[in-house]
Amino acid sequence: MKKGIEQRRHAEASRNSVEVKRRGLALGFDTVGIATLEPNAHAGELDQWLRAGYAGTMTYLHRQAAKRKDPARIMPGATVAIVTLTNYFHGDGDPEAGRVAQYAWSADYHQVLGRRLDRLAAAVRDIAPGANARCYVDAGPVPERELAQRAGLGWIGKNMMLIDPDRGSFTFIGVVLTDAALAADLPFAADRCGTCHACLDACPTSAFVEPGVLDARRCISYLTIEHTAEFHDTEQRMVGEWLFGCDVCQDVCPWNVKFARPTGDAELGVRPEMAEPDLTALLDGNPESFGRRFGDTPFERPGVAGMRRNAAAVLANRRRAHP
Ligand code: B12
Ligand code: SF4
Ligand code: SF4
Repeated sequence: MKKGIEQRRHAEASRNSVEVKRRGLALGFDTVGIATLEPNAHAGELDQWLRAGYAGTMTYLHRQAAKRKDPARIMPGATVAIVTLTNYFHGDGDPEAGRVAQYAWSADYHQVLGRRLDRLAAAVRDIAPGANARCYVDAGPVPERELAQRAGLGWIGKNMMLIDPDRGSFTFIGVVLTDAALAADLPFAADRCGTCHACLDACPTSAFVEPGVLDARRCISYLTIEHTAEFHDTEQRMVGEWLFGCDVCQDVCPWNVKFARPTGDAELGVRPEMAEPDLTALLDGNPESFGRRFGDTPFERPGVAGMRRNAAAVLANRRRAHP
């Protein structure tokens, strides 16, 4: 009798999972998997990373650590995470423009994916009436790469990126936590980096302390996006040609070289003022014109002062290279 009930529950959870994935793909996600929420097996690595000071001024990572280590605590009652990947790869940019990481070439992904995840959460409530569902993209204490690996979507490379074997790593991760009855996928068991260490060798600032351990304070992405103070001389030199973010440890990865294909996502179309920004215009630091041009883009995070600092750094580095 008990066994019969168990079997029926299991069959219902499997059916629900198939339907959630089908609806997720129909909404425009490139791949969808389902992860369990047991405590993080790599909690020790996170503690060590924080203790070493590698988070720099990202103090929110310290505050969120307890929940990142035990994702079941993030949303009371949640039993699984629906994890989505969305390809944002665009191809090569103009080397003459200030370099901007590809994830920022289109409208702010927090908004685009936030809306899409809301629709996926509504689909979950439709498939499992009475279920609760909450969406997260790059916000909140969600260990997104860890959950994506658990959902079977890829492995965490030596460059710390979640690498999908069919698409590479130029993907956004979006998560819906829910208490709906869903069957979880098996974790992605393999580590397909093998003996490669191209990302570690290519990082222009030697930010990797060891494979899979990044000192964010040395990472150009951190310096140009998260760091709020003016650059001191060494930091200014470290950013090189990068105006916003950095893609070097992804560009050299053989999994991207072989498998990354330009996205056809209509909501992630390239905006020229982002992909090839005018450095001297950014120097003027006018909040109104900045707000008009970049108010709904990822440049809003460092804001007008941060982007002026970044543009000044790139121009100073160019003058050094070509006096
Ligand atoms: C803080 C942060 C940063 C910081 C620190 C980056 C870092 N490597 O930790 C800075 C500003 C530098 C940064 C940069 C970038 N970021 Co960022 N960032 C985050 C954020 C908000 C938190 C990450 C975090 O907690 N870091 C602390 C480290 C210690 O934790 P972790 O990365 O989760 O690592 C865990 C696992 O690696 C696990 N682990 C360790 N060893 C092993 C081994 C195995 C087998 C397994 C399973 C797990 C495992 O343990 C660690 C601790 O739990 C996430 C969003 C989120 N909520 O998770 C986005 C996120 C990781 N960033 C993202 C992106 C796109 C970037 C950039 C590419 C942007 C750019 N082009 O400039 C760069 C890439 C730099 C790099 N090589 O990591 C994406 C990554 C997508 C993907 N496919 O992997 C995320 C998921 C945002 C999103 N929703 O899409 N980022
Ligand atoms: S994003 Fe750039 S600076 Fe940061 S670790 Fe990767 S290659 Fe190094
Ligand atoms: S460049 Fe090589 S080592 Fe680095 S993440 Fe890619 S496959 Fe792994």
